[in-house]
Amino acid sequence: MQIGLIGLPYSGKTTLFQTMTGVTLDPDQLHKREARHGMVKVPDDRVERLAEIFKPHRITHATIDFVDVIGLEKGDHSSTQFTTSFMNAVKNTDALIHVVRMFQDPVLHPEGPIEPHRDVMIVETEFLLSDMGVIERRIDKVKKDIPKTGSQELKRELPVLERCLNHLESEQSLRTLALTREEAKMIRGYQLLTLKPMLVVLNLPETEIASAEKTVEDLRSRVAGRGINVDAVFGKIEMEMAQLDEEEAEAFMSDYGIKESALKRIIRAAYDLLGLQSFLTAGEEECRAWTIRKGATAVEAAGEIHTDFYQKFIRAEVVTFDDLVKYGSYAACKEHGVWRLEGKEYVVQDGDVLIIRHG
Ligand SMILES: Nc1nc2c(ncn2[C@@H]2O[C@H](COP(=O)(O)OP(=O)(O)O)[C@@H](O)[C@H]2O)c(=O)[nH]1
Ligand SMILES: [Mg+2]
Repeated sequence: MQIGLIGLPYSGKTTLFQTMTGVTLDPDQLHKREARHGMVKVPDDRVERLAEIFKPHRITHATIDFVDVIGLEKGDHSSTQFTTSFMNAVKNTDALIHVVRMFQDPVLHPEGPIEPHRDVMIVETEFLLSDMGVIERRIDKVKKDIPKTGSQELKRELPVLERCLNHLESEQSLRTLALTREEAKMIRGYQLLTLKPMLVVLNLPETEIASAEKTVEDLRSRVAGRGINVDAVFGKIEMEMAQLDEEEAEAFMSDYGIKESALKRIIRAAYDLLGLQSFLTAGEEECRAWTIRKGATAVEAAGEIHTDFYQKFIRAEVVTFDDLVKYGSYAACKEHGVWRLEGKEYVVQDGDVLIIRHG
């Protein structure tokens, strides 16, 4: 799974990227105008809780691949060079986080005063225009090819493309266009930017902790109907907190009156946005969280662990995380009748602890 950090220059993307990944870039690397990749641990206290029971050799969290994409600016959609480097960086992403700057110092905002709605709309507009270009070129091509080839497939595609274009021309992103599964498949290959799930993250200064909730609510109501989620983070505080151990970090948060690290919440929000969930495995060797889609089946979960498990799947032993913690062992779960054997088609739930029986 891959998530791209995008936004205008100097919005704090690279700073957030370093905080989230725990990677410290030296000044040389910081000045390079190219996309960077890093793995981010998906916070999940359940893994630590299981480790208290099983005392495993290894504890492993689920991870998401984050990409720090260089800033984009107004008018960029029309520059081929931008489009190529930007597209290369975002083409494999499954969702985007748009970092919007709300802090004043140390450098001027490229657009002048701080105005989050304007920034959201600059990026929305660049994406709309970029997608329009892609769809228009495709429509031209399909119209030329239909008489030449008589292809039924292209004939079916054309009205879908035209609907997309209409929607974009009414300044709506493709996220909000209702497409059937089959229609979505037709346009999947075209790297359309406004099709990607989007979370806007307001990067607030520590002076705005008290008003943060209201700021988020205001923006939420202004972008209502655009299919964009909004959240907030205090980039600088998070960066400082990342340098502290757990106890110090807690004292630091209570000084500022913050309940939890916003970064953790953002990572979880991104996870939800992607329609993902975690299942767990627990034993003396390893306690671990794994990522799967919501709605994935037991055999798909098995395949996540090992391709062999997918092919040679027999059954899944299932207990819920809560039951396992409550009763303290698989054996005790059995005694209390909360241990189940499930088949291939069982739909895995977030927090299921699985043991895969395989051939
Ligand atoms: N005050 C303040 N400055 C920040 C914050 N995040 C980043 N900066 C500073 O803003 C400038 C741009 O940050 P950077 O992360 O490189 O932004 P990018 O262009 O979006 O990657 C740098 O000088 C950072 O030190 C923040 O949360 N608060
Ligand atoms: Mg940067």
